[in-house]
Amino acid sequence: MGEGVTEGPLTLEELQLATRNRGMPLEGLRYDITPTGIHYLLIHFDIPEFDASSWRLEIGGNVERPLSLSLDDIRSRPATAMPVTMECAGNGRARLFPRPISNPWLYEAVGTAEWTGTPLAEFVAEAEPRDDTVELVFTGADHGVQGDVEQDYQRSLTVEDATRPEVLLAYEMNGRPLEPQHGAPLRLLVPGWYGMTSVKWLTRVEAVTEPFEGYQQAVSYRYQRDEDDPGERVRRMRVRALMTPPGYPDFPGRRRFVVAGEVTIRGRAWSGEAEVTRVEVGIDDEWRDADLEPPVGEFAWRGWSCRWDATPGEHLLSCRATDATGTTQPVEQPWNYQGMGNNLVQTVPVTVLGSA
Ligand SMILES: Nc1nc2c(c(=O)[nH]1)N[C@H]1C(S)=C(S)[C@@H](COP(=O)(O)O)O[C@H]1N2
Ligand SMILES: [Mo]
Repeated sequence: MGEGVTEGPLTLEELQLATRNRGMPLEGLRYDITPTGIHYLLIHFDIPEFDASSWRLEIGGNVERPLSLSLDDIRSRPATAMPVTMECAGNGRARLFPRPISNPWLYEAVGTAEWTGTPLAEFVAEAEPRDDTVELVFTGADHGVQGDVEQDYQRSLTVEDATRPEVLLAYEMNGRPLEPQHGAPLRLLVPGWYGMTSVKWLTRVEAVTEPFEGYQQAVSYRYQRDEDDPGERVRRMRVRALMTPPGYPDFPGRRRFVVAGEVTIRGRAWSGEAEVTRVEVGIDDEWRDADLEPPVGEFAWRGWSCRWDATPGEHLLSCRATDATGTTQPVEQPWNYQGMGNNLVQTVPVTVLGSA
């Protein structure tokens, strides 16, 4: 994976990443629960091979009672199922200028699945981390090189964050066993946080006495001003609204055409910080409030809609959400060196055609 930023055209290296790591077509915003086949994907290295019969999850390190669990051990526990909206921290990266080089997401690195699993907290309690434990490190079975560092994909959480009741060891997505690309046979699921936290192909949970300094924690996933800025860690999902594309598109440009008259503009909004409390729709230069549907789940997006009397000509639609912390999406580009958390308001140019 390339490093740094560019003002140049999209490279073959970025295109290669984009074809492996596809986004959700935005018309997928129609569904409360994203069909598995159009849920976005982000895979740093390769999808690893696994053998379900010999697969184990090891919970160890600084604990009193290390555990070695089979898939059946985990599946035999009481199951929790919940809809969770997950978004890649790099969503919106390709809209930044200059452009950080990594997966060139526009708006589409998001999806909501119903995940089934069992709370991690119960297993952690059984393993009994010693008092001086500060974090749990989660290791995936995938392996590669990033930033010249050979590594397994690893992320950590404080014991407090990792043992919240909504944090799951998940083995099903939308009522079916996890597919290989989504972390089969087992992944961590951390609702509310950007996707990098939800480690796929999970094989090991290790209690440690010092904050974890692995690549995906200490180097990657930081809000940095520039290359030398240590920056801040990327954590929960920033508030965001997206619009279901109105009307119909052209191919290949995907410009939208709408027939004049009454149009319902719809979309979804979410935040990993707090409930979404307001969505506004911009029609040219005027903002108006959208009606909100109930959230699909405590950790899932909510639908919104707004009527528009569309008049012939060129119009610019946009949408922006606010959450209960009072935070609203920015209308100016929130640039950072890795292109993380770009929740700039979405704009959708439409051509309204006179009715027949
Ligand atoms: N082991 C492992 N876990 C991983 C990743 C990875 O590359 N390896 N990618 C992370 C990132 S950056 C995101 S956004 C989510 C994407 O999950 P999905 O592909 O199931 O949508 O998985 C996360 N978990
Ligand atoms: Mo991601």
